[in-house]
Amino acid sequence: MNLRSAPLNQTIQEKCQESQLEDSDSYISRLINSDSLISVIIPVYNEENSIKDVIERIPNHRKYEIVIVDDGSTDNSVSKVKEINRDNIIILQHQKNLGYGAALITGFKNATGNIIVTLDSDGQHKPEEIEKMMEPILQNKADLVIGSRYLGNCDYKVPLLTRIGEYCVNICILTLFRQRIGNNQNGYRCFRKEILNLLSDNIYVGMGFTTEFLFECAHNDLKILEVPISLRPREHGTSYVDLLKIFKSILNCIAIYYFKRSKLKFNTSFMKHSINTILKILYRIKNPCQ
Ligand SMILES: Nc1nc2c(ncn2[C@@H]2O[C@H](COP(=O)(O)OP(=O)(O)OP(=O)(O)O)[C@@H](O)[C@H]2O)c(=O)[nH]1
Ligand SMILES: [Mg+2]
Repeated sequence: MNLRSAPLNQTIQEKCQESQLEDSDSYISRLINSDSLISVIIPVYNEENSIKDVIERIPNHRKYEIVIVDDGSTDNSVSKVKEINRDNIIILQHQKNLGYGAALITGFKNATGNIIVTLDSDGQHKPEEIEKMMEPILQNKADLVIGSRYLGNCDYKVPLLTRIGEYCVNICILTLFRQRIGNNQNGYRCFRKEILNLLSDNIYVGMGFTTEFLFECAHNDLKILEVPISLRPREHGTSYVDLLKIFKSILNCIAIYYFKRSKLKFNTSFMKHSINTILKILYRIKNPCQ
């Protein structure tokens, strides 16, 4: 199914075109009158200090469904969610930690909304900006919206290695798909649920999911747009990012999508295994004692 020829929800598009989004109030009231439901999917892994605040800042409205995917947290994250008195929260639980991507996929499968928003549970993303993320989707100006800390206000000093990594991925996306996505590792996204039908099965269930999802969307010629968002530094806990793992997944994705674009037949798991082996050998040569 190709999104561009897919029967999109005319009601929402017509309403949004008419509205021109004059101001936030008229925008939300039109949204309320439309037949859209927004599923906000939040992957959680040991975020007991921030998750409650994140959920409470999401508009408390019947048009919003909040899907919490607890990924085997060993702290009180789930009980913190249960303390919130709202009837639009769905809690899904993995018995053990399966990874960031696996949590999102569980959320995608169980969300009933036609518009999906994903955001982090560590409090770095502002739930107040959900509306801003949805605007280009409702106006049919993009198929996938990514929040960009580089375009918006950022109190958070992005680590140098992350910036270099994102710059390299940006160049690859530009070369392979002719699109520019500066903040390509950001977990704040918005899209219509139906785009998921276009995408092939993912390989990565951890943080590598972010790059793979983006590449797969770009490969399917979906229009990807960045919107400015603000990003706060983490106030509690530590980052779960494993740079080496992410680096490996990015290299794999580049290789896989390079071959996909070149229309060469090849075995993706063989490719993944070969690249991982080469990286392991390089790592051993660099750290012979470990
Ligand atoms: N479900 C699930 N969520 C995870 C896992 N690891 C991290 N997360 C969540 O994913 C979000 C992003 O994780 P972070 O470690 O903050 O990564 P980041 O924000 O991309 O990177 P930093 O800029 O270093 O904070 C947070 O809300 C985490 O709770 C995991 O294994 N499973
Ligand atoms: Mg974070």
